Amino acid sequence: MKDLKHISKFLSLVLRHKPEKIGLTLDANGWANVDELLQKISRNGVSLDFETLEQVVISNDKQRFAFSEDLSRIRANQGHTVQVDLEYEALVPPAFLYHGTVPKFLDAIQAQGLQKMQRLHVHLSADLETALKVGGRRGKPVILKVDTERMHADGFAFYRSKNGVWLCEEVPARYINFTYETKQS
Ligand code: HQG
Repeated sequence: MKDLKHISKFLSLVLRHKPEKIGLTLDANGWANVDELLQKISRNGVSLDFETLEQVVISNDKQRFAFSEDLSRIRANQGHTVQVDLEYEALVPPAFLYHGTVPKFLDAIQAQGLQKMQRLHVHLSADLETALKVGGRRGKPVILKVDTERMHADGFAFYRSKNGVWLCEEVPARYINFTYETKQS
């Protein structure tokens, strides 16, 4: 497994979604034991050493993974579908945050607001460029602007992952500006 991006994708799979794929167990806070991870990945066909794993963690474009201080454990910073507690602290969000999505979801979002779907949280971005990239994974992106200041004032909790992604439980439709993109263009 030489290609760092390929390793990163595989790590996302086992540290966020399917640890059982290689017989790995995450603890309640999403941590995997590093030696066990390396052994179990290697047992599944390809050898991965600690130095390469460290390179993946350090060079990852979105800083998706983190080691514990003593480097004995590793976890994904956000994006899980397995139930883990990432120990996020509630924070005051910026006045607005953005969500990148695609046109085919708009009717449902208008009806139900933004829901976390398979993940543990709704993911919001502090800058437009990131939101465009997130939406762009699925097609022509549409940007929704969320009135996070008003949501926070109304009692909704916000968290920020170690790699800067803003998270919340849901965004009711009344806080979403659906015409934001057209106003921009
Ligand atoms: C949509 C990647 C119908 C939502 C990215 C999104 C991000 C609804 C999709 C991170 C809905 C869920 C997360 C509703 C929301 N009805 N559709 N009520 N509410 N949706 O992948 O935000 O590279 O779970 O708009 O960059 O796209 O993996 O969430 O399109 O940071 O690190 O349902 O994943 O990061 O999709 O992406 P996702 P997301 P990584």
